[in-house]
This record gives sequence, structure tokens and C-alpha cells, in this order.
Amino acid sequence: MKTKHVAVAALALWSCSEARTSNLLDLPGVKDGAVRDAAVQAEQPAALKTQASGLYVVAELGGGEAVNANRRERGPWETFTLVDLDGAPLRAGDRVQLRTHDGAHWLSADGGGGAGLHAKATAGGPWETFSLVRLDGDGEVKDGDRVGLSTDNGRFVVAEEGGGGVVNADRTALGPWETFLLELGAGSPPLPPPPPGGDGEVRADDTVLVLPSPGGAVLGTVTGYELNDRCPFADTSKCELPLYTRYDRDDPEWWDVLVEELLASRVNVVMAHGRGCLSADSGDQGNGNMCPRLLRHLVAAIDRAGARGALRLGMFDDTGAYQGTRNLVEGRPWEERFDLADRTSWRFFWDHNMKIWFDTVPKELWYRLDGRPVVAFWTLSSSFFANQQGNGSALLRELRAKFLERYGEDPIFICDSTWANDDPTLTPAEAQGLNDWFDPNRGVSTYHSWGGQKWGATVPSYRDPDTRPGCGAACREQLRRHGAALREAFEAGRDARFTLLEGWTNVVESAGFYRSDAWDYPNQYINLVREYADPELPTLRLEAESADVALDASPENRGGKLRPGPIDVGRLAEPSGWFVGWTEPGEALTFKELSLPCGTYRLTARVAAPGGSGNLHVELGGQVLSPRAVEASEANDYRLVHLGEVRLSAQRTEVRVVFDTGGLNLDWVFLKRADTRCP
Ligand SMILES: [Ca+2]
Ligand SMILES: [Ca+2]
Ligand SMILES: [Ca+2]
Repeated sequence: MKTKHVAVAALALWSCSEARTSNLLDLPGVKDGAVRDAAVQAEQPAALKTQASGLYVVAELGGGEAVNANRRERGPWETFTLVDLDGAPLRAGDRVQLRTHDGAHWLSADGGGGAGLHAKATAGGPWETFSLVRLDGDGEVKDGDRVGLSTDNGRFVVAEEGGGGVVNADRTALGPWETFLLELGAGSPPLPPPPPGGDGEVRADDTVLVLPSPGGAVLGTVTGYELNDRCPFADTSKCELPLYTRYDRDDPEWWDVLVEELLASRVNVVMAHGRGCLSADSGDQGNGNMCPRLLRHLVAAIDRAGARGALRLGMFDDTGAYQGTRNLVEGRPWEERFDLADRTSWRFFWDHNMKIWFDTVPKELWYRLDGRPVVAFWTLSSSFFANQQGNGSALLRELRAKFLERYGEDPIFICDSTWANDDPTLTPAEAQGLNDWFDPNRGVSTYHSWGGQKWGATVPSYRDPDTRPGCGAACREQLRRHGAALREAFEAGRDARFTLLEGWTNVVESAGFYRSDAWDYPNQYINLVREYADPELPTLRLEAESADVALDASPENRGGKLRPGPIDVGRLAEPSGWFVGWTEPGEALTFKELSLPCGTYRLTARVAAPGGSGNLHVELGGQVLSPRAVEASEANDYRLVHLGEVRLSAQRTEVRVVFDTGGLNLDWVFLKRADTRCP
């Protein structure tokens, strides 16, 4: 037996593709028994579907490129030829190889495991050979079985985050992210279209938010939290005012609003500011008012919203604050620049900022680019720093070592290009990404090539602080042009790896993405971000209280919460958020310009009926769904009601929720893109 296995391994090394066609008897040194075993190696079509998210593993371009786990449908690129090295039947523990659609490449674990997985190998050897672990025990492996793939050196293949991004081959244990549903055979033909209106029941996954996945560049929105007021200037005409009236980051509600907006945008990563804390040990005081200990409020708001499964965070290291922090803490003159040659000063980067940020935000919420946490640094320019030459790159090496030591992960550092300009020793080993930030004298976006990839930065608009709209070049004004400025920036950066969006809450520089009546409609920039951050849109939760337009019987907000009238908004008792109540027959909420990919959507409402049983319905894409009944309930007794299914071609459309009867309280309406096949 032992001899047989050794011989088969040798054949696998030699090359699978040739093994299929060559006369094996011509091979020197191969005994007859081994040849027969190898000659019967069996092949069949197969696909791997992530158990956690139902997404398929794909060899991009059908082979020769990266391997991801982010496809919702199985096509040729998601279909592999599974080679069972010891022939049929396929049994638990069998060693297999997976050839890609182009017939010329194999799935390959770099180094035989412990690193990434790709489909660039042009022959099948040990790195391309996996042991098939059957989770339900020994025996024959059948279509639909749950399996793991163990590499040559015993690591497991993993769909990071359970699917939606890259696939690696470096895990030491099998868990949900390492579990795949193995589809054997060519796959089944498409199902017939669903019955109109659906089956009337709410399904378990109808209201579960999943992570967004970008169509092009990963979008990371720089997100500040320094303000206690909607406008920090005496003259509020200098601000594009946020929609929400109560605007104070020291109020937990402020963080609830922020989380609602970020969730609605489906942004890939929230790059939350760290401007450092005055004390390395305790307290929320910091130069620039964004000590990252305050991010505990963001984490708490994410949990109140039940959104750990749908939001990810990275760090925006706002380097401009370090000069002031050091001078305050050490009693130095305010104008003294931050001397990078003095290595005792480096503690402000780590002990006063980065360590606090990553200690405050749980690992489960960290965004990982290619499996690595992300920190983006702002400028290293001589406005703030001295002696950058040689010290910028040394500082990054030190920060990376400290990060590895404390958290066991190797972060991706994305720097502003001043780091390379002021320290020419900087290489992609220290800074994996490099962007040109943006220059409001010249435009709203930049894309910079570095380390073989493009790195972007953009704003939706800009105006120098404390200036009025229309001040033009004197205040470096960049106009929104009804969203066209941002859309052009996104289009120009489709092939970028990562683009920073300054800045979600940037009221001061008129560069925000938040909800505002200052735009064409409140959700305009949230919709624009979503279109690029998550074009496949598997899930979307539309909060009733955030509607763009309302048909409402009373001009005032009868609930008095959150925003000015006419929508009647109350605060939910638990867990967080708001509802639209005080409803009367015929009232309606409209969400404008939602870009919806084609497919079949299941719609669900979270609703209560304190005024007695009633009806509501949804209209979208020119289709009017039938009204659905809501049973009478207490005011806080919310239940899920299936509102029907609708098939849509891809379009930009409005979604309208109509209260056919009054007395209903609506928390949200959930759109689940249940089927991606198109009419
Ligand atoms: Ca009203
Ligand atoms: Ca009303
Ligand atoms: Ca709500």
C-alpha cells in the first residue's frame, strides 16, 4: 500500500495534464500496479460554495489569476475539473486537484499552504494537491457534502470573512470560513421564475445583512467624529447641514445615525479617524478631539444596530495632529515641528494612537485587505514634521513590528505621497499603498501607481472652512455638480485597489456624504457610494425614518425625533434606531434613485400595528405589489411581514412604501436579492 501511494504522488508531481494523455507505460521506473492506479484517476466537474455566505469560489478569468469567493452564481469560472488522484469513487480523505475552466491552470496553495491561494500554477504538484476532508465523516463524498480542503503541509483553505473576498490557504483549523459545500457534476439548469408575490412567508435569511463586495476599487470612507454641532460656524449658511437636528458626538444617538448611514451606503470599509489621545492610558482628551478611545461608542452603536456582520473598520491615522499632541503633552512651543529623528517621539504614533485604536475596535470588526488590517496615514509634510528623511520608513517598520507583536497580524499601510516625497527611502515594503490625497485647487480625485497597483483618494466636493458657497477659486471650491463630480471620480478609479473617500462627516470642508437637504435629496451620496461599493447588492435595509420624500398628512414631525417634518418619527424602545409612526391611510415614504441590479428581490417589513390590524404595500421599478396584512400588536411589538417578491431588470428606481391603512409603525423595509438571474 505504501509503495502505491508514493508512486501516485510522483505522478501528481510530474503533471496531471500530461497524465491524461500520455502512455503511462513509457514512464521509466513506474511499476505496473502504480500505473493502473494513476491511469484511473477520475475527473468530474465541481464547484465550491462557501457555507457561511453561499458564494461560489471563482478562478478569475477562468484561471491564471486570483481566486476569490464572491460570486453569487455558478458559471464556467466557478466550475473546476476535480481530479481524484486515486480514481473513483471519491472518498473522504482522498487527495484531489482542481483544474480551472481554461484547462491550463490549477488551484495552488503558495508554499504548499500557510499563505495565499491562486490559480496560476500550470501543472499539478504537491502545492496543487489537497486532501478532501468530509465534515460528516468517512465514506463516499457526494454532491452537496460539506468539505474542507487541507493543503500539502496541513493548512486549510479559507474564504476570508466566510466569503465575499479572497481565498487563502493558511488556516490551522476547520471552522465555518473553511467549510465549503462541494457541488459535483455540471450543475443544474436555471430554475423557473418564482411565482409572483412569493410564498407569503418570511424566510430565515430574508433580513440578514451580509458584507458588501466592491465591483472595482475597495472604497474606504474617512470618518470623523469631532463635532458637537451641525455647523461649527456662527453663520450656518457656510455649512451643508446634516439632516438630523440633534448632532452631538457625545450623544449615543449621533453614533446610531452614523451607523444607519454607513450601513445604507454599503461602504466597504469605514476608515475611522485616530488623532491620538493626550494620555496613553486613559481618558478621551485628544488634540483635534478624536482620541480613538471614543470609538467604543461606534462599536456600541454597531452592536445596537445588529450590524457586526455588515460593517468593517480600518484606521485613518490623521498625522497632522501629532505635532500638537506632542507639544501639548511635553509642554513644547505650539509651533515646534514634530521631530521624527527623535525616536522618543514615535510613541505618539503607537502608544497614543494606533494601539488605542486597535485595542478599542474588536478584531471581528477589522476590515482586512488581502487578509490584512488596514491603516491609512495622512501627510508627513514639513508643515508638521522635521527630519523625515530615512525616519519615515523606519517609523513604519517600527509600527509594523509593534503591530505584529501585539496582534499577530501584518497590517497594510497606505500612505499619503508626502511620505515618499519627504523620505525617498520609502518602498512598498514599508508602505503597501501610496495615494496623492486630493488637491482642491485641481480637482476632486487622484489615482497614484505604487507597488504595481493604483491607490486613490477623492472628495464629493470641497470648500475651505468658514467660507460661503459660490466663493470659487478663492476658497478652493469644488462643486458637487449634482453628484457628477463624485461619479466621475469613481469611474476614473474603477481599476484602483483602494480609494479613500474624504470624508463621511466632513461638515467643515463641505466634503460630506451624510444625509442632507443640501443635496438634490437626502440620500444622494449614500446612494452613489453604494452603487460602487456593493454593485451586486445582496442585501439592503431601508430605514423608514431616512426616507427621501414623504407623503404625510401633517406638515410637522408628530413624533418630534431625529429630523424636521413632515415625516413623523419616534425613537424605538430597543435595541436602537427610529420608526415612522402616526401613519394615516394613503401616507407613503419614498427612497429615491436606488440603483438595483437585476434579479428577484424578496421584501420584508419590520412593523407594528398599535392602531389595529392594517395593510401596507411596496411599489418599485414600476410594479405595485399587493397589500399585505399586519396583525394588531402593541406599539413596541414589532414583527417581520413578508411584502412579496419582485423580478427586476437592472435599473435606477425609487422604492415607495405605502400605508394603505393608518395606525402602523414602520422600522424598516429589507430588500433581499434572493436570485441573481435576470428577466
Ligand atoms: Ca407629519
Ligand atoms: Ca403621518
Ligand atoms: Ca428604523
